[in-house]
Amino acid sequence: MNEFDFIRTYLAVAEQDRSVLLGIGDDAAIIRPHADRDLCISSDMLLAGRHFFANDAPRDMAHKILAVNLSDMAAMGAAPKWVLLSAALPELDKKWLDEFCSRFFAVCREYGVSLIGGDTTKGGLAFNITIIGDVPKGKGLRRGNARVGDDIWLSGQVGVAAAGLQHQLGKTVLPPALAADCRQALLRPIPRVALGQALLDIAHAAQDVSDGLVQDLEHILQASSLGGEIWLERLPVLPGLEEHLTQEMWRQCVLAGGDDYELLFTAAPERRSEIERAAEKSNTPVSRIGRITDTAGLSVLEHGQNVPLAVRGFDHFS
Ligand code: TPP
Repeated sequence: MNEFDFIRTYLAVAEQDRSVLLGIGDDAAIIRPHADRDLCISSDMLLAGRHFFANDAPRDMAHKILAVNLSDMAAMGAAPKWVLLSAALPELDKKWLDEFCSRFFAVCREYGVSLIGGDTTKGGLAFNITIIGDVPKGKGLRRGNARVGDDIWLSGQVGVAAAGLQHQLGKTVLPPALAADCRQALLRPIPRVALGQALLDIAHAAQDVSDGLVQDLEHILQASSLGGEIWLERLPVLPGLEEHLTQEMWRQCVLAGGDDYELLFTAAPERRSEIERAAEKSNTPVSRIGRITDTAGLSVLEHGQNVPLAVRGFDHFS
C-alpha cells in the first residue's frame, strides 16, 4: 500500500457533514460555517513516548488523540465540527490502520465531526490534529472571565489517568480492578462536549484539565487576575485508589498528574441548580471544589488547613 492508496481507501471514504462542500482529495477542503456562529480552532500534537506509548493498541491511540482535541472544544463550549489529521507513521500496516481508523471514525461519528484533511508522512509515530468547532456568536467560554465569589466546579474525577500512568511505568502497583479503571481513564478519556455546550450562558470561565488541576486552575486565575481556593477533601476521586498510593504520589496524581480531560469551570453561586441540571442532562457528574477569591494565588486547603504545594503540573520542557 502506498500513501495514495491509504488516503483513498481509509480517509477519503469518511462520512461528511453537509457543511463540507469539498472534503479530502483536493488541495484544500472547503467548509461553509454557519453565519450565526463563531469558529473555535485548536491544534494538538501527540508523540509516541511523550503522550502515549508506541505499543499502545492503535484503537486506544486513535481514541485518545481525537478525545483530547474534542476536550479543547468542550472547554470552549463549542460544538466540534471538522478535524484535520496529520500522521507520521513508520509503515502502512493494514491491520494497524484498520484498527486505528475504525476507532477514529467511530469517535468522529459519536461526536458529529467530519475529517476534512491532513497529511501523512513516513516517520517516527506522531500525530497532529487540528479541530474546528463553533459556538453561538460571542458566547465561547474563555479562561479569563472568572469573577470573585464564583464557585469552582470540576467534572468527572481527577488523578485516575495519572495513577494509570504511574502503574504502567511500574512506579506503583495497583490491584487489577483499580489498575483497569485507571488504564481506561488514561487511554480512553471522555471529552465533556455536551456539558461544555450546556454551560454556555451559565459558566463564567472554563478550561479542560490536561496538565494537572493546580496548573490549569492557575491559568484561569491568571487570565482572570484573581485568586482561588480548592478543598482537597471535596475533589472527586476514584474510590479506593488513595490507599494504594503514597501520600506524595496521591497528591501529585490528583493535583498535578494531568491527562484528566475534565472540565474545570467557574460560575456564580446562584447558578448551582442550573449546573446540576446541565450535568444531569449531559450525563456528566460535576463537583463543587472551591471558590474564586480576590487574594492573588491559589490555596489548596484540606479541612480548612493549608496544604503546602510541592506539586507541579505537566511541563514538556521541565
Ligand atoms: N508519558 C506518556 C508515555 N504518556 C503520557 N500520557 C504522559 C507521559 C503524561 N502526559 C503527557 S502530555 C501530558 C501528560 C500529563 C499533558 C497534556 O499534554 P499537552 O501536550 O500539554 O496537552 P495540552 O495541554 O496542550 O492540551
